[in-house]
Amino acid sequence: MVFDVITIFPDFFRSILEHGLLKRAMVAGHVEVRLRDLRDFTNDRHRSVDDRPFGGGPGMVFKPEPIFRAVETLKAESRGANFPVILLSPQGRLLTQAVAEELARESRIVLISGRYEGVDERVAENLASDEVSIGEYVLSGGELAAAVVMEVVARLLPGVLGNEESCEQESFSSCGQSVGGRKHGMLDFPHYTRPADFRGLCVPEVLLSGDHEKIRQWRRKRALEKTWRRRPDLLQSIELNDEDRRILDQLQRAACEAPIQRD
Ligand code: 9D3
Repeated sequence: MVFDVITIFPDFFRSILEHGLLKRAMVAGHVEVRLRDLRDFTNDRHRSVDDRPFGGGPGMVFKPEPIFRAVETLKAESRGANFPVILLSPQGRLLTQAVAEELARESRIVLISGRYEGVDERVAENLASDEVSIGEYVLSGGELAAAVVMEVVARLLPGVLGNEESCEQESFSSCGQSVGGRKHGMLDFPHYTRPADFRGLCVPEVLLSGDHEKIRQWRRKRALEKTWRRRPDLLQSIELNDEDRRILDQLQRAACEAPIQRD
């Protein structure tokens, strides 16, 4: 997978690419990231990438010419190969695990990070093939968003997490991200490590028992319980067995007796 990132802050990405998953994926040859400084595609003395908005208003807008020139340069390099050109923007479709899985099937992705008040609309309309937002909150620019897209896509690539098998085939495997990136489609169960007693806060007894069937049941129950309290919407898309339904019935009944319980 090749990511071409078009940005006015190529340095922003360097620390991200020198650590963790993306670094490992790059060293192992699964991922290549090419940082493209948008200012290299300007042709005025001041290397300007932005200008005042037509129609007035505060702030500045990214000019279309450097971005078009940058993408056209990449297209010329790849001699006819087709690849998605993604504009990171608050108006884009929301990034979900499903979108990440779709992008992971590509072999090359161009990511355009904007700044200021926005990007000239002709980029979204006539150059980008897709517009993606990473969530409903305001960032100062698309750099963090581009880094998020690279991370979520890279970790799905075969081999990157040490899993040679494809995540799609193995819905029960360690990379089985069946629904929204959550194993089994619900929130995770709680995790503990040593010490068993930390300042009097004790790890649940069952986890120390060595009884693997009991532990499995306890984890399923805690995952269901947390999902029911925090994300009841997720329960709609989960396949529940008889045991699950019994647990949820119990929770429902307890809630009627003590209606306010937060977790
Ligand atoms: C507060 C400014 N907004 C009204 C004028 C518009 C606006 C423009 C540009 C808001 C944010 C940005 C910069 N954000 C991104 O480029 C961005 C983003 C985001 O803000 N949230 C979630 N995903 C993304 S992807 C790119």
